[in-house]
Amino acid sequence: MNRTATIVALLALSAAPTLAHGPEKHEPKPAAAGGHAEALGEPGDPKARARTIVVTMNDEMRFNPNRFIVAKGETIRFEVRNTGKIKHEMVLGTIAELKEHAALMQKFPEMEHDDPNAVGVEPGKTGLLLWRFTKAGEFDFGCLVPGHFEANMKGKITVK
Ligand SMILES: [Cu+2]
Repeated sequence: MNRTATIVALLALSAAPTLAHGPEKHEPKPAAAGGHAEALGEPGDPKARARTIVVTMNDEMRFNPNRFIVAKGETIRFEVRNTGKIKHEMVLGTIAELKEHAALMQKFPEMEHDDPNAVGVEPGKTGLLLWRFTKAGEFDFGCLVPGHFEANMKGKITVK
């Protein structure tokens, strides 16, 4: 290997981890490998039959509606509209997961969510979240933009 080739190889080695892991990127914990929100189901299959539920998010830190009842096994296509002037997001999870995540968001406000159980929506836009609820029980959702969950921007999903 000539000298230039060696330098190129070293640069490639040192650049690779930086590209793969930006400090602001959300990294799933090893224990949660396979994604968050396994407790309440799985990403919906775009080809499956789905029921659409329209949800609005606003700057009063509220989801409307903030309670849903779904059937076990049902796929829901959440059409999430942001009627506010700031960004909001809808994240599905258990209350413990959401609380933990909200605390993390206070430390890393730039963290972006591209998990299948979450959708971030810019002001005036509509986002889609396709989710299949596979387990019966009471679950939660919330907005994890720093301060919003703490301001009670959350809701409940009953699966039966
Ligand atoms: Cu919000």
